[in-house]
Amino acid sequence: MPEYWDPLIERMPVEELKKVQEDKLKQLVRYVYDHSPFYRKQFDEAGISPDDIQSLADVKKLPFTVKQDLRDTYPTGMFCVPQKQVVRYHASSGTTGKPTVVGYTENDVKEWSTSLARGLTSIGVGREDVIQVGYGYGLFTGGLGLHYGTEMVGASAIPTSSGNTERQIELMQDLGSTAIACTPSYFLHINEVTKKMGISIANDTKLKCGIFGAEPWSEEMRRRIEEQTGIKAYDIFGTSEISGPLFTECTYQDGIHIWADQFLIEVIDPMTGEPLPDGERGELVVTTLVKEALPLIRYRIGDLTVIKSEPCKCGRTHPRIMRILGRTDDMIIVRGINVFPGQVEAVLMGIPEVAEHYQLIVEREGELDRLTVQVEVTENVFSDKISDLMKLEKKVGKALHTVLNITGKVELVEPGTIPRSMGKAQRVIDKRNM
Ligand code: DLL
Repeated sequence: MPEYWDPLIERMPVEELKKVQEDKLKQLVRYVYDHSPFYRKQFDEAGISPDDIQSLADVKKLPFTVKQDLRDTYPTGMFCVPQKQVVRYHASSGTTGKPTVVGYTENDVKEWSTSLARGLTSIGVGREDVIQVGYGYGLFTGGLGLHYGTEMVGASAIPTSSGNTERQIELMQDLGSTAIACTPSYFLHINEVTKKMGISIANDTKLKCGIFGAEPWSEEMRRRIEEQTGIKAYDIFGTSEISGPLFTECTYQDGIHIWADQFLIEVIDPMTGEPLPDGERGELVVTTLVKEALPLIRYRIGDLTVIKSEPCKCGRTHPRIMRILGRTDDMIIVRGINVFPGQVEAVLMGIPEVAEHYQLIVEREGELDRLTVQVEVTENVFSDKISDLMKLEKKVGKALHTVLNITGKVELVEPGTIPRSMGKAQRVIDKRNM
């Protein structure tokens, strides 16, 4: 099995890679200026012409784009190609506002699949493998994205989509799935149902790895998944606006590789918009270097992460982003303290007596926000004496306070109480505006 999908590009010396990016950036700004009234107006208003972009550092001169721009120009006002060149549309669910529509030319789909083909190869998945695609198929980009990537590497795709969990498990056994792609929370559910059916993923299936993303998850959760199921759990990242699932870790599990010949990334201070140096956590900003239908310039994704530019042990020279903490808008502020659900998860998963299912409930009591952390206990613990459960509740509360400095009410609940998710888990129930 090849270790690299495209060794020349994946191991290209950094300076050469930067030159490739510079050339593509110059072409891109000219392209969007000539093909999109939206960008032309935006550049004109900012007093920028495509000729002002001569080097990679000039990217800073370009205005940001944000999700609201896609909403304001709904459905296709930011597109740079006529409809006849669009071979596919996807759309967001619109749960947090007006939906956004993304479009792809034939070449866009090819570049998207190539990005995934490189990622799948980097985790040792190829022609011999059977990949069960348990991300939703449809307007969501997860299912079809992974499906095309799987076919490009020549592996066999099982398009199960999400849901119908017992059938998923039967197929996993019958067709010998060696990899599964789904949200980490859905995989937890699959694991739970597997146990109920008397099957062990480690002993009774051929599964060797999971390709988990589309929602924040922690290192501690990875450890639990790997220990409980004997598979390798890899992180995959992307957003629908920049295509869908695009980037994965490699077998070193030390950051997600971002293909620099396709995307230019920056991390900025979310307050000032100023670019931050390597290693400092900030908001991820992406410029798509090769997209034709819907190129995005300095798109503020909203996810908080850290860039690591040094080449990886695997030999790939492209920059990496470290585990995503969450989106700025996932952050909850409890009595003046900022918390991300992923940080709470990391603390909870460090306590062996609690299970992997949890939810944060935020309410307002008078002028004050109140946080309740509901977490399931493991079957063994559940049968313990009430006094033991109370002790455990205190222990969890103390850990949350020590690590995150938040004071919340902890509610231990019976196994199976928290709703299971087939796609992105809803970790926060914010009752303040309900
Ligand atoms: O979730 C695309 C995707 C599908 C990625 C399958 C990975 C696997 P959206 O629905 O547009 O697209 O949501 C994108 O999900 O901005 C992050 O906040 C979050 N997200 C995605 N992957 C990760 C990850 C898809 N690995 C939004 N870790 C992003 C943390 C993630 N958050």
